[in-house]
Amino acid sequence: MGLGYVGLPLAVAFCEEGHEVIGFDVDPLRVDAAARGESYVEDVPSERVRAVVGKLRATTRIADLAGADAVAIAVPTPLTRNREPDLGSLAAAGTALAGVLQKDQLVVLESTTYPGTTRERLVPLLEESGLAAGRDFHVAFSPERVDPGRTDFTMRTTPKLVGGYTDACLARAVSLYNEVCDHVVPLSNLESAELAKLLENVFRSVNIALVNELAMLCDRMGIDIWEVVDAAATKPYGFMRFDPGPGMGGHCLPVDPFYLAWRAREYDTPTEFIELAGEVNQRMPYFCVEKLSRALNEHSKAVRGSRVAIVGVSYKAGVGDLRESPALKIMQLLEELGAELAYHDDHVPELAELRLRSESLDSALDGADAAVIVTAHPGLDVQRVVDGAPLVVDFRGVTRGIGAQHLVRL
Ligand code: SAJ
Repeated sequence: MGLGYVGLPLAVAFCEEGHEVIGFDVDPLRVDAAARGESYVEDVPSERVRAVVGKLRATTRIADLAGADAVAIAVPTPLTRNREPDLGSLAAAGTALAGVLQKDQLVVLESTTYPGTTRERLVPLLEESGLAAGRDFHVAFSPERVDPGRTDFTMRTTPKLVGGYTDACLARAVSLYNEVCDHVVPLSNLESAELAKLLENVFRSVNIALVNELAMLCDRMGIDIWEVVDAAATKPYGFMRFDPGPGMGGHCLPVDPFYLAWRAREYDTPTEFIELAGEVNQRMPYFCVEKLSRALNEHSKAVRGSRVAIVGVSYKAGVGDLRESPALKIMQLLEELGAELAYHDDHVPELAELRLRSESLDSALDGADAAVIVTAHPGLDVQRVVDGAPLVVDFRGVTRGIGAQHLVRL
């Protein structure tokens, strides 16, 4: 259920292992595309979808799920505008599935969420079917670990965590994932699996916030944060490198920690690390705009009326995903300050909201008062950027080793 960036690769993986897969999605466009063997997920090449067309039955008919031995739910779990968990899609999926749920089916939740969701929210919805979890059907939680753009680890080679509603539920789910994952890690209960996934992303969010806060301090102290991080990273143990940057984007890191913070309030446990990390990372686009304004000012230019070329707008290098991308916030703030914007990003042909289309690097730099490296995709001609504008501001540290008067780094 849910043929998105998690569901589609999962469906294709099971097909590639020879299984018949029913791929349900509420979006008929996605279903048609998948049925035609076309991929709309960057990390899943269309060849792989085309190769399993006979095995993958894409459908918008919920009733088709009645024929499945196992159902994996991979629907979005975003935040509301007030940064609280939004389980709307999950509730809709649970209710719809309850209407067709069969005895002996296994239901696995893959969507990232707070500990207790599967037991307290999904199971009651499924039991609307009149069947009892753990007795008539099995339930488990197994968090997706899709890392967009990553190629060194795949679904098969990334250990798969699984927690079961009962031991029998766990055993069923373990044998399911053994089909597509080399290393399945059984846990003692649903909640441990739910929280483990959140810990993975909170860990990144907190450590990214730490180096971002240091970057803001270094800016005041006149110390090169990149030299500092490079130096610390020479330590062969006890230190894990994270890079400062213009902020934290994507569908997970800006979202998942708030699922945990929200849940922790029910246990009177303030999760200050999480909240603080969220605040620091959210402040970075504002800090970056302030840094650019100061640099322009050094060139006796105001932001208003300056032509600013943005190099890279997706949330991280190597992907075309714009979700929560810090570049969008930076561009919005610059537009509010009266800057004239242009951008170059081969992964993102258009920014409809900003009424902009990606230009060639040369064209974007042409006549620019400043070039700003926000996301440095692999293969970016950094020297070309440095030579192409009277002021260059690098928020990703990719110009390290290039000495130039008109170059400013985070
Ligand atoms: N970022 C930094 N500095 C860093 C690392 C990342 O500023 O040192 C920024 C990136 O530019 C980006 C954001 O943080 O804007 C997130 O990028 P990411 O690569 O850290 O994470 P995601 O959101 O693309 O994927 C994460 C991954 N989680 C972990 O590695 C623990 C991925 O494996 C998860 O599957 C994914 O979240 C998810 O679906 O939860």
